Amino acid sequence: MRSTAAILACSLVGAGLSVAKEFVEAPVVKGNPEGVVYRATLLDKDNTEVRGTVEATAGPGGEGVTFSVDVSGFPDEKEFGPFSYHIHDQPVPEDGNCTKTLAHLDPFQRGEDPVCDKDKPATCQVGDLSGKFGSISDVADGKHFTQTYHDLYTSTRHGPGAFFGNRSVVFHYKDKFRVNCGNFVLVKGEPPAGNHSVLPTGAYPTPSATSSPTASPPPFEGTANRVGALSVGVMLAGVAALVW
Ligand SMILES: *[C@@H]1O[C@H](CO)[C@@H](O)[C@H](O)[C@H]1NC(C)=O
Ligand SMILES: *[C@@H]1O[C@H](CO)[C@@H](O)[C@H](O)[C@H]1NC(C)=O
Ligand SMILES: *[C@@H]1O[C@H](CO)[C@@H](O)[C@H](O)[C@H]1NC(C)=O
Ligand SMILES: [Cu+2]
Repeated sequence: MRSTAAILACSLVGAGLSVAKEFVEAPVVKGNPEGVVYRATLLDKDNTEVRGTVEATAGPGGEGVTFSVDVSGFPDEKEFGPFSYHIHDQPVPEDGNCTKTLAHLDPFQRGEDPVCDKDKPATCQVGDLSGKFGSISDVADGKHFTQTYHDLYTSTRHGPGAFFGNRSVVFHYKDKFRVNCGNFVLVKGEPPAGNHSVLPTGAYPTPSATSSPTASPPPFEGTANRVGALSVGVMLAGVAALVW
């Protein structure tokens, strides 16, 4: 009995590892509200000159989100760059500690590894903006990094796990050091309605690979593959929460 359990455990782990690179593809988000603008402004920190904003509004026809990034004040690029940035899961608390934003927005528990493939953005962590659209370089001597792009997998509408209006953006050195961060706040338009406000906390419908996501970890889904991918993902997320 014991050995059966051990063999089962091993095969679960083996099966999990061998397919851990097959990710749930994030669905294209539709119905993002027109005229609603969120903006994250980097904090006024004493220990860095990195400053800027990330602005976000519904993409054409409410599909996905158009982001405009404008950041400057980076230190020596050869030593510290290229710089990356992501939407992180939690907001920055009052104390301005960027570490407390935890890991990247990752409603499908994809984890960090392997790195995001730009050509397959649906398989990247939803919050991995620099992974999907390019990291920051060519910013010597205070030069601004500006970029506008359209991401299909993020949401400005309350409810889906890909919603980031209550979360933060974090900018990193190449060693993952969190140089600055800021919270998204609503700067224009009506706060997006949704069923969020009428549901008590935790009362979201249970997510699955194919239905709309939520930010909470998906429930155990019962296949060996999923288990392996999940536990690797959770381990990575744990490590990531500490250093990334
Ligand atoms: C920031 O938060 C992290 C995680 O909670 C903690 O380990 C670290 O000491 C904090 N840093 C400062 C400067 O308070
Ligand atoms: C942000 O709002 C979504 C619902 O729109 C919710 O699921 C999520 O838990 C919230 N996140 C934070 C950090 O408050
Ligand atoms: C809100 O809930 C109602 C009833 O449960 C549903 O019909 C409607 O589609 C939901 N709206 C959104 C934006 O999810
Ligand atoms: Cu990050």
